[in-house]
Amino acid sequence: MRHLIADFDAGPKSAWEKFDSNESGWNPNLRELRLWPTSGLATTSRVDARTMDLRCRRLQSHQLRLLGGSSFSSPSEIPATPWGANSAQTVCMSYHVGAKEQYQSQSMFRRIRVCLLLALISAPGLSGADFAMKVTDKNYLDTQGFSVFLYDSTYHPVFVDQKNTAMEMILHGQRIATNGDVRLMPTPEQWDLVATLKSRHADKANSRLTADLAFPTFDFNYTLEVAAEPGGVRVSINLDKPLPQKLAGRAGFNLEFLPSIYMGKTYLVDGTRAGIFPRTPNDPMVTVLPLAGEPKKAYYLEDWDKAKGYTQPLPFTRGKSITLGLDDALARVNVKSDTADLMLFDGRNRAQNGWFVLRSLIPSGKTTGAIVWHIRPDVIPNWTRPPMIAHSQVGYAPGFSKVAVLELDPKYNGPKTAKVLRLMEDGSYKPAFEGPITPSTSWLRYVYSKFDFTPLKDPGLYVIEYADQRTAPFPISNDAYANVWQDSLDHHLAEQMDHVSVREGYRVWHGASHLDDGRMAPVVGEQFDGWNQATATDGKYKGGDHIPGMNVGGWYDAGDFDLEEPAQLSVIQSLALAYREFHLDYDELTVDEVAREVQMHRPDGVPDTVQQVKHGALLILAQFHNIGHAIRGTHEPDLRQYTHLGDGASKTDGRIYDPKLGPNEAKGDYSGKPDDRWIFTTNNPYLQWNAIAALAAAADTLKGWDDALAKNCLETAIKAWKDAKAHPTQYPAGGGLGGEAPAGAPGGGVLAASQGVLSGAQGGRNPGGSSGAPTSSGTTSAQTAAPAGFGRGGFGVGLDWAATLELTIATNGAEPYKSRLKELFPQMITPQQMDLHGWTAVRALPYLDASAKDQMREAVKTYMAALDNRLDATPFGVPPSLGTWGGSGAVLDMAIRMYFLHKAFPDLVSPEYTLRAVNYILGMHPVSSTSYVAGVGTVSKTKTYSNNRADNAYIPGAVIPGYIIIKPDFPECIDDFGFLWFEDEAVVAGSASWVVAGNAADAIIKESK
Ligand SMILES: [Ca+2]
Ligand SMILES: [Ca+2]
Ligand SMILES: [Ca+2]
Repeated sequence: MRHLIADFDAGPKSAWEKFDSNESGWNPNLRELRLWPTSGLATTSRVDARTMDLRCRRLQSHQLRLLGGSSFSSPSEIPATPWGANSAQTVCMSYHVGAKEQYQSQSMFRRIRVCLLLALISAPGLSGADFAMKVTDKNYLDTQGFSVFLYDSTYHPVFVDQKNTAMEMILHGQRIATNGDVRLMPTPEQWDLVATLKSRHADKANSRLTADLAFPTFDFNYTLEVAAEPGGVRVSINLDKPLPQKLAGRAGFNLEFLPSIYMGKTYLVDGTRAGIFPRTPNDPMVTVLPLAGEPKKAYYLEDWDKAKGYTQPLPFTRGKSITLGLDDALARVNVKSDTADLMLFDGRNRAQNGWFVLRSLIPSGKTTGAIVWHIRPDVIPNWTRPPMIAHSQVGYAPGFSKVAVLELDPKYNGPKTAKVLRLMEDGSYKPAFEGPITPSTSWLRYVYSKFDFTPLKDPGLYVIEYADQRTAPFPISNDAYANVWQDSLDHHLAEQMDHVSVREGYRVWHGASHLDDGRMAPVVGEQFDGWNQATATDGKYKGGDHIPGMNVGGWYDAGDFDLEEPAQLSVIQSLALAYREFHLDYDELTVDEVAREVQMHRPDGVPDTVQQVKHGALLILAQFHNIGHAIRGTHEPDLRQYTHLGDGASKTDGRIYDPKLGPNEAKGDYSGKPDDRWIFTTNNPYLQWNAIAALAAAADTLKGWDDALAKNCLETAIKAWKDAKAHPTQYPAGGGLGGEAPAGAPGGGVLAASQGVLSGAQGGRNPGGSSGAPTSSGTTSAQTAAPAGFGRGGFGVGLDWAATLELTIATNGAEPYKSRLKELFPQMITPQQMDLHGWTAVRALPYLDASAKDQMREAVKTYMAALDNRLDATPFGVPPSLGTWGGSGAVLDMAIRMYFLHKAFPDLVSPEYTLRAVNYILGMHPVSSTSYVAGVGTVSKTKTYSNNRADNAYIPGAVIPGYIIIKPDFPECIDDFGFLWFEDEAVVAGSASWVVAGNAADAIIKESK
């Protein structure tokens, strides 16, 4: 490769001609042409590759790469306006030779200074520089622009395949490939057999990563080795003895590529055979029966495999060398196999969340080098990641702090100042503010600087500009937060309502669902998604019996359709709090529980928060009245239903199962189809006490709207309180919650079934939306991963606190609740508890002695003294997201907690904490500045892991978990892909929390006016 740099004051054609004359004309092997201005373009260099000529991609700073290969035959093919139109000024690359003045005199064109870099390649195919990767101190292979991880993450003990395990590749800031390891199927799914990791090693001296792995039941042991070689890595599978005969034709090395990057783009096989990655899977399917001697799977997995017919797709192409994404300079990668053919499969033939799978079968008889691949990504020399400007996508309020966080490549050498431009009525941008950015601080793989533009107070529309990056426009307005939460209440939560139909204009989101709820779950041991039934009988019911009256109320938990008890209790409490704290009489929803009909955009005179609280209370009351206590929840009986996407009403037949009827027989409200959901009746003290709290909160909310139901809620809560005090609920044997395995217990269940062994890995604590575990929030059941530095534990303290508080409020300070409140108060205001539920003690103050407020003041002082230090652990000033699931739940909790503490002790607690947390949700977070609330803000996440994800769509107001750290150091939240539940799965508890947090932010702005 030769780099020829020409530097001119004139336009590109002039530069080109100069090059052309100097270099004896067009070189037929020209592979690419790069142009970039060297100065003076800070305000005109914004590029949007999607709207530009497709051959033009921004690489970094002012660089452009113009792609075209051999079809790129003359300077006139250089696309016009490669730097994009920016107001009236357009950069033109294709003509105008001559004096500078000519450029300046024409408004369409702007004089630029251009460097031409021509990469002349004499050999065909990919090359890039022949870089040499090194093993870093974090034990992965790395070169500038490209990293390879090997088993920094392992398969999840509950969910198994999360698409973030084994060998993973990060190219130009995107994780393009994952799950690189031996698999026994072309396109395995979530629960299919995975290898057991025995050990792994990072060899710095030889620039090599190795993992020792096994499929124990097949006595199949091997080493996966990834070694640096010039221009890429050599991946090999080395067996200790030849492949067991029964695995011939089954065991292969798989590497999965992210479909959102590659679909619609090109591939080339063996240099000649061209193709396009399909948008829609459409490959011949064949039956691949389970292997003889394959480890016995859990019953529900066997059922599911059978239901699907054991099908696998055939490859859509095969060859010895495949280049993926020729037309994407950021994702182009070539793979060559020295051994068996490469085959490319589309995993989406089996499941919408599938990826493109590149695979080679392990040949029989070979040991060392059974598989050898050479992976050559086309790494752009000296590539640096473009700066990311994290800011609030709904804007800012005039009188409050305005800070953007710049996430920068450590090798990026950018300007030391940033600007804010005002978007004028005529569409032009006018400089409004310029200021320094702070010296950078390092966190994981990037460095961060802050840009404070607080002095800017004039209401209007603005953009932030740093280097060649310009944000989307955002307002500065006193109404900045006035419309951030409504979608969560009236779209997401409404859409998730079970047992009713939900209509929006012409569209039916879903019909009245699960009218056949439900049958008492049989004791089947650990079920999928972390569910477990500990008891065989409950009251007058036994496993398999229909429990009447349970087909009312509740919300689908998340991207699936189960009724998670902690989520229900949390939503009720959050919305009851929002209604009472903010006098939330917002009404745009018609809810008719009798007709089982909900209509959006149609007010009915009843506040929507009240109606949602009622919808939750109906379900909890049904549990108490029909079963006698709070329960673990209602869940799918099988994986066919669990994986269902689309209309919840078509998931079951809506008819109650009658074993006397034939499988396809129906009679009135009954049928012979055992598809009714299972009701997991197991109870525990956490659920019971929180159900009491939820019913008491509902009672206080519903009074004046539905007095009979309010009375029912209160009496039920009071009776349950008495029962719980007289006969405390015990945690069921064998696990904390619904029989869930406690942390640290040997991992059984799915993974063991999958591997045929007890893994001895972490226990079955479920971090997902279906966890029954108490969380740090009580407002978000989903994100249970503990943020570092935010103490867990202490859940046992004041288990009855929330119930006590809500009963005190609902009874206006009656006994025995008030005395118990007084008794618990000191335990709740310790710093540790303050971070959990302790802050809610401010709501108890009206019922306590005057001295309580002083005690609380001291407690808040102590809490605040330590808080900033902890929040400074990341550049974003909120709890970091270091767990299996994105950490937005903990940030929502922070927003709510700090609002209430601020309101009670404004001199101790600034309102900025709540705004900072809310701004984080709205875009001021790592990776990208995309708002985590679907549809809210100028740029927001519009592909979520919701029940419409098969349409690559979202439900407005869904709040995603957000970024996680792909171990060891890669923060990720992929904007245009919605199938990673740990990044994208919105839970109802999150939406309800957001209703509180969004209102809190708005209240803070309004109180200051
Ligand atoms: Ca309403
Ligand atoms: Ca049924
Ligand atoms: Ca769930």
